Amino acid sequence: MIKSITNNFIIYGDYLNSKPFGSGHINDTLLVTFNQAGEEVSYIFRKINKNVFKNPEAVIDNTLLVTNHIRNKLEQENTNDISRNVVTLVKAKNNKYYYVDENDDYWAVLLFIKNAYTVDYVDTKDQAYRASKAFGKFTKQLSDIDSSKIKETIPNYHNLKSRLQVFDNAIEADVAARVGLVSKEIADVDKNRSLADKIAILLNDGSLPIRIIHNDTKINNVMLDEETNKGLAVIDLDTVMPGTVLYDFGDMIRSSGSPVEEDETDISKINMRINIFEAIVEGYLSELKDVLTNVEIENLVYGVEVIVYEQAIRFLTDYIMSDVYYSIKYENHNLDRARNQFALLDSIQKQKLEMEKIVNKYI
Ligand code: GN1
Ligand code: MG
Repeated sequence: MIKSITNNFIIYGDYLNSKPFGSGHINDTLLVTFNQAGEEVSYIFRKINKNVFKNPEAVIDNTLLVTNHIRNKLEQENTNDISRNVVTLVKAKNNKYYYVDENDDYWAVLLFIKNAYTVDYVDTKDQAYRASKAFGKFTKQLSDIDSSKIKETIPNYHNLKSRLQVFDNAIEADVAARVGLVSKEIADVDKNRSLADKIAILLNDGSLPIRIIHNDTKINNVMLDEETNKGLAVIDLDTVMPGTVLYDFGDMIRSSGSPVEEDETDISKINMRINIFEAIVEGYLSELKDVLTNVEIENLVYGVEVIVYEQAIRFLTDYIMSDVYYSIKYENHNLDRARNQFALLDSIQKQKLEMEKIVNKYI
């Protein structure tokens, strides 16, 4: 099956094999290897999830715009390893950068970046620094892109008020009769509802600038160099859209601050590691200190609360709605994820003052 998909892209050589790749929850990603004149060369094939991305063409258009913009920047800087520092889309034989198969599924192909790795959770301060620096650089590189051309691939993606509304609707509908099982978690949502207020105000009155941001700065969305550990390309560009840097900063801390993955069920292991937090602040601000406004910097820690809370709500909503969004490996997977995120939020709220102090050290 995948072999017939590969025939539609401009890829030389003979198909050898394919295997699932990465740990994303949304799109199907495969590593496909070809024999190119005696050399094994691999590509990343991605099937875009239509349930999540209602307009897959917009995803590809955005990726193309963003990667071309970054590539131009890297060329101007005379970077000599450009195709490892930015994602490269491979053309299909139809002259577009995607192919639509007989099930109406959209496929995109990327060059596979060699001698690079991703991490699902951060082990060292150095990894945290490198990854956040790469995300910071990404935002800096995009600071002068024509944002009117970037489409919104998922409306209201990080809109907390709208996430709460969807959650409330899910409770009301209770399609899977699961609401009765999660009263503790519903209470956790309720106790934090006011978190949605300030961000709405800051965005509505224009105090928070809208930039082109990544929107899914999970630590495993940046490639690191196997030899030097340096951050290379930022990947998974499907949600690159207008938004505030609070979201990107928040999601970095969400996905890297904890010593365990987002589905760890041993709550005692979950906490926001302040030394990793510091490394992320240092890496991110090393690129963006002179770009961000005071309002952005003053609200970075608040952004962490917003994003962790939002993620807890999203996992819990999906559990209540009978797991229609995130792929799951077992029945209570989304509930475990939600509980994990609430524990992380708790740890963050306890350390807020210290976190604010650290941000102030790096401005
Ligand atoms: C999804 O595809 P993946 O795993 O990188 C989700 C993110 C969540 C994340 C939680 C398009 O990202 O928003 O933060 O799971 N992506 C989309 O692990 O919803
Ligand atoms: Mg993703």
